[in-house]
Amino acid sequence: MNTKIGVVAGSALVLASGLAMGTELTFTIDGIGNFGDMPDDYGDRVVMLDDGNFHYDEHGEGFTPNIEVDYPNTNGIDPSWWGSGYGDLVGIYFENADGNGQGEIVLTADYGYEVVLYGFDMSAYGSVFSTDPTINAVRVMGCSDTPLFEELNAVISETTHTSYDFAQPLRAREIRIQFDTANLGNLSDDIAFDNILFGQSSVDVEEIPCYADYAAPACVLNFLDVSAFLGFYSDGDPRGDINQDGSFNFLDVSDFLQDYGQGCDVD
Ligand SMILES: [Ca+2]
Ligand SMILES: [Ca+2]
Ligand SMILES: [Ca+2]
Ligand SMILES: [Ca+2]
Repeated sequence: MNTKIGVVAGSALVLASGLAMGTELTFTIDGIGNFGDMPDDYGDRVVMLDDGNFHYDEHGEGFTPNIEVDYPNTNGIDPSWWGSGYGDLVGIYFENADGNGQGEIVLTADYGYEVVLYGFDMSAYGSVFSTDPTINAVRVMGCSDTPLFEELNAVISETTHTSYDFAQPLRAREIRIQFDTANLGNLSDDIAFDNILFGQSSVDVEEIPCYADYAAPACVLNFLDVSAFLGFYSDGDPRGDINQDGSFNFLDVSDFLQDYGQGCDVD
C-alpha cells in the first residue's frame, strides 16, 4: 500500500476500531459495466452491507442513515464506473470526460448531523502510465471556501493505490471529495476514487454551524431555508425555537435573521 498521509494511519485505525466507523463505499455494484453511469443513489442512507444491487463495507458498528452521497454531473463532469485496471483497486469511480478532470463525490448530512470522513483510496489506470502520474490536486472541501484537506501535485499509484487516511477525521455538514486531473489532458479520466470511508455524528444544537441552513442545498442559504424556518416556527417545531426558551416569538425570528445574515462559509 502506498500511503501518502499514512504516518499515523495505522494508529488511527486501531483507535477507531472501537468506535462507530460507519460506511465504506467500495463501488461494488451488481449489473453495472465499464463506462456505466455511477448510480446516484449508491451510498444514500446506508443501513446494511448488501442492499439490492449495492454492496458496502464497514469497519465497526453503525451505518450512515443520515447521509446522502451524490456524484455531480454538471459542467460536463461524467461520473462513471469501471471494473479493474486502476492500480489494484476493483470497482471504482472515475470521471469519464477526457480533458475535464474534475472528479467529485459529495457527502451531505441531514440537519443536525455532520459527515465524518476517515479516508479514501485513489489509483491510476496502469496500462496508460509508465510511472505514477502527478495530478493537479486532491482536495476535500466542507462548507467553507477553505479546504479541509488539500494536496497539490499529488502522485497517484498506477501499480497499487494511494491511501488518504485522516488520523484526525474531517468533519462538516457537507464534504466534497475532489480531484483535479486536468493536467493529464486526455488521460484525465485515468484516475480513480475508491473505498470512501465515512461515518456520521449528531451535532449538539448549540454547536450547529450555520444554524439557519435547514433545507437542501446544504451550505447555501436561500428562500428554502426561510420557508423551512417559517414552517418550524408556525408548527411549534423545536427547530424553530432558536433561542430555546420554549416559546415562539419575535426573538426567534430575530435570531433566525441574524444567523441567516451570517451566511454558511463555516465548518
Ligand atoms: Ca444520492
Ligand atoms: Ca472498489
Ligand atoms: Ca440550505
Ligand atoms: Ca424561542
